Amino acid sequence: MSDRSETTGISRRGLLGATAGGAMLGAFGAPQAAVLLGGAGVATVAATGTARAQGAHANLAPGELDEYYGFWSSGQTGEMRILGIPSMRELMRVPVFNRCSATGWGKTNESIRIMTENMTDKTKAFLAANGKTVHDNGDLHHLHMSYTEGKYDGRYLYMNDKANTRVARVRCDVMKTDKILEIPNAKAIHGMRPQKWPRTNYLFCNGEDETPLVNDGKILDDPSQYVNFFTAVNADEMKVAWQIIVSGNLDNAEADYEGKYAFSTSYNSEMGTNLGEMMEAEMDHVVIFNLAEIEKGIAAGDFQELNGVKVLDGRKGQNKQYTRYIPIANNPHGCNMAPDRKHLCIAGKLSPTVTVIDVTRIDALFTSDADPRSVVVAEPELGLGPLHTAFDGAGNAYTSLFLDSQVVKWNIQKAIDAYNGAQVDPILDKVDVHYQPGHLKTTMGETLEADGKWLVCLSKFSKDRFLNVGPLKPENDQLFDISGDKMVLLHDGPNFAEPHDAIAVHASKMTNIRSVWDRQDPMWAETRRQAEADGVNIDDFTDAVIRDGNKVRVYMTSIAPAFSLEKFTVKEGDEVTIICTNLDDVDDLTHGFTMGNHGVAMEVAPQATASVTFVAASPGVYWYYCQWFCHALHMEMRGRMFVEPKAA
Ligand code: CUK
Ligand code: CUA
Ligand code: CA
Repeated sequence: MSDRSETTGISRRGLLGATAGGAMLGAFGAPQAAVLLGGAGVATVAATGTARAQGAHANLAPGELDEYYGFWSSGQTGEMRILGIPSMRELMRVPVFNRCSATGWGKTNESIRIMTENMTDKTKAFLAANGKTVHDNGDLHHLHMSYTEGKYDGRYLYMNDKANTRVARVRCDVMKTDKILEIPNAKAIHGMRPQKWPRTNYLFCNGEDETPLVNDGKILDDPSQYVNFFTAVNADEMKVAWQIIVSGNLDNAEADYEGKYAFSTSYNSEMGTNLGEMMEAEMDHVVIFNLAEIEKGIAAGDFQELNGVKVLDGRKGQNKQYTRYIPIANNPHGCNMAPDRKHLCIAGKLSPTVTVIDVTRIDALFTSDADPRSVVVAEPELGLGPLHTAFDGAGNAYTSLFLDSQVVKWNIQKAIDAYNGAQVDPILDKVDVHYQPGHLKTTMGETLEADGKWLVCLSKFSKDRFLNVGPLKPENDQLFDISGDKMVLLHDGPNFAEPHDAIAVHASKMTNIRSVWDRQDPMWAETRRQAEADGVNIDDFTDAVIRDGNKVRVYMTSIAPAFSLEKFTVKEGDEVTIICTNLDDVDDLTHGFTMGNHGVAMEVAPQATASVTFVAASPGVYWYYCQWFCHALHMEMRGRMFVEPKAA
């Protein structure tokens, strides 16, 4: 494979040199950065001062805070992760589509409500037939923040679940999932993007898997009846706004900075169902969705209703006011809008090219019979297996090359000049990555505030980069300093299955984050309503055991290191609900509630009111305990549930 001593060696040698000979220059200052980069070329030194001033080698000192929040998807783990950039320290895991042993996500009543309230009846019935209420898994590929006028606004994070055709929203104030929506009709939501301009009114969701339009078990091998759905979700309400059927399948999605168009790549314009068929055509396409025209179509009633959703027809050759299909070479993948507001980059995957579309030329496509390819302004050949592109806000693009195991830095204007016949090479730098990169992310690079400081490359293979942990290896998220002319690798970060995507948000955007819950938070509203109905004041140490047929609701509070209720009694087979309010209002003083041998555990963070329901097991004494180490007497924070025999 590649010679990686080249990329890793430079900074390590440089650092050692700086430590030995450059101590007088100051421990973390820009002058040291000059020494650090010595091996990479003196020309880059001046430009790197800012980034390096954050700390040599991207290692923050203990107690130092990162400059960026990195929000990571986790693929088949189904959760969201928060990492600090540049330290690459993992700060938090937020369960979304998965179930979580620590927090009780997927088990608490609050989380089950969120997971099921926008689930189709078909799925509810399917889960019930399998003895379940919620899905156990998700495949979370793409994750993006809400925008206001092309900039992150710190309100929400949105993400997709390819496995079970869902999208979710995480609140940035408490970093908890508050909405999960199953998308009807479509199958396998893959690409997903929030609208960037004027704000995130829509969430654009690509259905990757084709199915018959009416998928009722009567059609299998008739491709003419197969369709794909592009879905616009109302991002405030998290409800489907409309869907439009398209020709070909949909892979990655993007939105422009004008609020006019959305884009989706398709690797299967052939509508093939096997590998050979899906690679048959020389050209696939990117679909352009005309948002204003689609909204007009909805208003004019130009839709059919399918499973409660307004569905328009945007297939090739139909209703050309809604969609345009731009031919793109061979199974394209990534779809990335540059912060110059003008250039959309489509990665070729099977083609070694990235196709650059000038979005200001798209209006003309919809108002004339112009050649769809007239919007293409460059198509640089960059290397093998281009998957995704990121931007530095200074006119440069960074594309991952899966097959070459490289990242290539190139200049968009030079690529345009070359396309127009100039003798210029748009490629500015290439660096080896380890190995087989997918997404790559620059700090603030998906916004109008792209700052060109750091790049994280999410490599799919780690192979020999870490101690061997068995046949299943971690992925490798690599951190590059991109503040100079050359990309410099600073850190390898192992990560568990399987980050596909990430964003890097400057900490100054995260102004809403709380440390303690608001008692009246909507998350607990339903539970508090029940308490009120039961006549229990859960803010006032009122313990209660309310019997309601064979349902028993047990109210208690917690203050370190004790539950207010030291024991309670139920009967075998009772449906027991524990409602626990954490009255501590101290930063980081989370309690938990675990009922022994009942498969039940939940997080009860400061000022939260969490609840969980289970059926009491066979008669006997069961201890419950707090599973978050909260106090010197944390072990003693426990109590007993007494289960009496049924007949008693
Ligand atoms: S992606 Cu989902 S297959 Cu390249 Cu965004 Cu990883
Ligand atoms: Cu409360 Cu441990
Ligand atoms: Ca194809």
